[in-house]
Amino acid sequence: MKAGYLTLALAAAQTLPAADGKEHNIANIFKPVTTPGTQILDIATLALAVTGVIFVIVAGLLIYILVRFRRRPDDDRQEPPQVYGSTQIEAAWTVLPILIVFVLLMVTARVISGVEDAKPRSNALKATIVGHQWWWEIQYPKYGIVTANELHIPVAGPQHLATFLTLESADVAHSFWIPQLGGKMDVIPNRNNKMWMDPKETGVFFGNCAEYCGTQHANMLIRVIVQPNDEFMKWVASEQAPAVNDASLAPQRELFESLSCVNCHTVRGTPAKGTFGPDLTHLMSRRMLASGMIPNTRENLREWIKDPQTIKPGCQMPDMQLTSAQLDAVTAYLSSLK
Ligand code: HEC
Ligand SMILES: [Cu+2]
Repeated sequence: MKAGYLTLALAAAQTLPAADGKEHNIANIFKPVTTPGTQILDIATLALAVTGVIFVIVAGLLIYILVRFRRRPDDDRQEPPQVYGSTQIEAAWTVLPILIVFVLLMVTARVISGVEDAKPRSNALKATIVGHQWWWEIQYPKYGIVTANELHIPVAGPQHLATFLTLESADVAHSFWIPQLGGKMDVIPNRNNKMWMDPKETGVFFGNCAEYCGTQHANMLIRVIVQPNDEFMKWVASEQAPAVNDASLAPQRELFESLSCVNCHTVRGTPAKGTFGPDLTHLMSRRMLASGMIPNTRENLREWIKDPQTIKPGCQMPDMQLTSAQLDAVTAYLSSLK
């Protein structure tokens, strides 16, 4: 990102609407808020404790031996006694590590199968995440909603016990990882992977693509907005609403519809039906553009459409070479898509 551009993004950030809850913008693996996340942290802590004790014993013995048997001026320079074949010692250092590995294996296997075998109950929310180079498509088939990069889910409660995600890829292998909400799961073409989360806390949680997937891999940020159930349902209702069709912006809309934007983007209920890029039906309900790259303000939106390649070099949206007047018009139309 160019330095000048960064200033623009920072200045714009100050004019953004209030955040949707407490932002946990440092993804902390030590503060999980879901059942799978807590269980994973528990086995990680156990493994760390066991290996930590082993480390302290081995390192302690090593230091003791280094000091105790160091070379001294009055050494007799004789070879020390050579000991061969102590059955007891050999049995101990074979059996003990096997036991330790076995315990860790069993505990891990139990957690993995417990997390993976959980079946969605009837009141679980289901969503599908599709990894793209370099953004996340989010679908809620039951509600007929498609959005991008900002996953809204309800906090665990009687109405929605948990959220079950199906993970798919449109192109290469990605990996979906929201450290505080659970494990890391590969997103692989031609395969459906599953994962679930039952967040006990509201707020905004951050995650990233965790599998190198091309030049903009590092800019595949995902935000998860965990909301109280009624707020979540309100969000669903507003996303289900048809795209705003402001009569005073008809010429701007017609211009947008005449451009090749419509081959890659959808605005539900209009001729824009492309699915290669993010769904724009309710573009303005998202806080950020281009998978967390820049705050979604009018100025940034215009900059993005003007030349996505300066903001996210290598991204799959071409510089559309619009004139300044066309840029203003398209920005005005898209800004109306609340
Ligand atoms: C070749 C397909 C293609 C065309 C044509 C195209 N886009 Fe895109 N667009 C994309 C892709 C892919 C992304 C996602 C980029 C990313 O985040 O890496 C995107 C992202 C966007 C975003 C940001 C969406 C979000 O939620 O982050 C906006 C806004 C947008 N495009 C508007 C337009 C407009 C306006 C036009 C026409 C002038 C246009 N696009 C033409 C593929 C396209
Ligand atoms: Cu990726």
